[in-house]
Amino acid sequence: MAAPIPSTDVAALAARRERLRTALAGRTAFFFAGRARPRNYPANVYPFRAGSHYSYFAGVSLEGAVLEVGPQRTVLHRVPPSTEDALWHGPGLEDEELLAATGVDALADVADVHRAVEAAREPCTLPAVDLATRIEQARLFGRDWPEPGPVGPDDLDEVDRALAEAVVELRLRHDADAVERIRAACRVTHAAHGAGVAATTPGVREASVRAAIEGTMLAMGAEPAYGSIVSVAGEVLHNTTYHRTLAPEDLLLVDAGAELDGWASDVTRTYPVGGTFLPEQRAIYDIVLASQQAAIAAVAPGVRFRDLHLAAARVIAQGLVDEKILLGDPDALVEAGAHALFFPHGLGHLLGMDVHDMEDLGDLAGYAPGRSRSAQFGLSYLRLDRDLEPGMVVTIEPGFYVVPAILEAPHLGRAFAERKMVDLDRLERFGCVRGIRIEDDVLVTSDGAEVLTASIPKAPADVEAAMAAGGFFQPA
Ligand SMILES: [Mn+2]
Repeated sequence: MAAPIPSTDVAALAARRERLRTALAGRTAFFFAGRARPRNYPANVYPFRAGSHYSYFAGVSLEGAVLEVGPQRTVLHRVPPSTEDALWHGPGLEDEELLAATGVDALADVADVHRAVEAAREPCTLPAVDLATRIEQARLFGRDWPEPGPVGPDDLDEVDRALAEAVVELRLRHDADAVERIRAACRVTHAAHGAGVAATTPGVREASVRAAIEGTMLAMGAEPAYGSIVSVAGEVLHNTTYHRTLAPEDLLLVDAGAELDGWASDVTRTYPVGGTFLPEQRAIYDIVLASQQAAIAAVAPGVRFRDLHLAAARVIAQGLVDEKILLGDPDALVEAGAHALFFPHGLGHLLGMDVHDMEDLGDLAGYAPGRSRSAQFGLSYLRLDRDLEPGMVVTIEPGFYVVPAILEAPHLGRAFAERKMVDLDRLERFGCVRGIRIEDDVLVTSDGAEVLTASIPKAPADVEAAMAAGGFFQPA
């Protein structure tokens, strides 16, 4: 286990635990940091990353640790330091340092955590992401044997569900410490995109641009918050191949965000490899940008995110009607879901410690009580349907994609073509456009919104200027 780095202000950690304690009303919560997963054999592991719920309250990344938040006290059950561990991984924090960094009342040996669980009235926990830790939890808490795959709120025991709801209530609205850390992650992402632009030139591979982006994150003590998308095949929504060579007429879609000290950022830009947008690329880019700007301008407390999504979709639909790709009335097109042929995903999601914050709990965080996902193609992929509140950070990321599988599908592209809502032949004119997405991270404030990633160029003139300058390095 690597030397843990304290990441969060101790007063902020204590305040989070105090608020949780109040919500728990006498129950005791146990948060599991989890363990590194083996790549191939047990000693060769993927980099360890502590579970977000644990980190939110513990602040210190410690493999195998369990944080107990009870009515009277907080105890960090951790693997005690050993000579062997020091030999292979270096010395960890001394007990006094660990106590100071976390502000917990006591440290204990995690080998005895079962005693604390047994002693607690109504012990509760949240399922870890890795199955090995979930098995450990099931044994400790007498829960059902875990199934592989995602866990939703309906899979939770009643007391665990109450804990999940309490944690969501806290993590939905970020405290000042969290906002500062997300801002810091966004600053790294600014530099990383700048380095990506500097590396973007015809003849290089996507992999080289990715290396420049992720190398910058690593150099700044951060790492990618998710698998970076750096692709001229922007229509493959979660493309994680990097073998293609950049051509002057390509658009390079870069969806890359840094994670710093456990907090994420998530930014997409679409860059013209040749330095300037071709006219048809520019026409579609302007539509996506108008959609994004309209949605950002409407972000405010009390606004329902689903309405923002539909408003953004309407701008896309209007733009595509103007370009004679979609046919008819934009409102009717959005109601029928025709825009989703080209903008098939949701407008955005919660952002925090996780790039899709708290998605380990299914839709418990993303969907307000009483709301659930639509069955309509497109809207069904919307990850967030809450009324916005100050302190929430959301992404705003509309896009346009030409996905042959969608356009040729009998129940989608063909069906809308038959209903005369889309002119698929017209698309040939836009053959230089495969995928465009523009994404920013937006903090909901008491009276509106603040775009945390506004310094990363996105206006066409600014993007082209950045390409001509060979990057952008100083935050504006
Ligand atoms: Mn995103």
